Amino acid sequence: MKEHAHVPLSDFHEYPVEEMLSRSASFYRDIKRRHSVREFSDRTVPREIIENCIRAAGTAPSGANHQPWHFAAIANAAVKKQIRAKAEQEERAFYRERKAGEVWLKALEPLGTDAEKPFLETAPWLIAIFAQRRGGVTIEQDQKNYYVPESVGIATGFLINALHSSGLATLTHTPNPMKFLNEICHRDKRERAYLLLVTGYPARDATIPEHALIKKSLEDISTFL
Ligand code: IYR
Repeated sequence: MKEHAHVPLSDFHEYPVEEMLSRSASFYRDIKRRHSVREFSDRTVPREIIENCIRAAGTAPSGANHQPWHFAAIANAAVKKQIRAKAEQEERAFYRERKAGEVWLKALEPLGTDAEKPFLETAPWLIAIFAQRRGGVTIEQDQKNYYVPESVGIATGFLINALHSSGLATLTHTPNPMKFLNEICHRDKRERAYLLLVTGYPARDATIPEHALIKKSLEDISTFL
């Protein structure tokens, strides 16, 4: 016998198969247009859009429904400047002091990235995503969390999709290490900085590397058994 209450699944939508086909094709067409952008415009984006996207991310499935994530949304110019300074410091070691190693640097060459990260100040919003090792189904709890990187990765996917669907460009940025984000965002050291998501409008003359357009085919990425 179930001890915990269940409620009917009342908001599932069923569509006719024809409509499912067209919806799946049109979702693919739309998400295919999402590209990592590294040149952002400084145009502002209303906070409510970011709030809605974070709400959407918060609906992601997670281990034991513990929702082991925190999103620190930063629009403040002084805070962005601090993040840029710290990130570029890490990136200089990564690229210029060759901490990355030659193989990694070679793999990044086609992207044309370097230690300069002006977009961390230009873009209207940075969202620092934190993974919580401990927590629970409510914010007060302090239990073990499960499948934390998986859960936070899924929520981040939802967030990227929500931002793209809202009409914003994104960049998944991972300065390494990212510990400085805990201090700047006032997050407990038991939380792990997971990713820094940069979002806003692309610069008018933004480009993307050709390399990023190489996508594996359905045959390459799937088997049907
Ligand atoms: N964090 C560095 C390096 C970097 C690493 C990977 I893996 C990328 O796909 C892109 C960049 C940077 O942001 O430049």
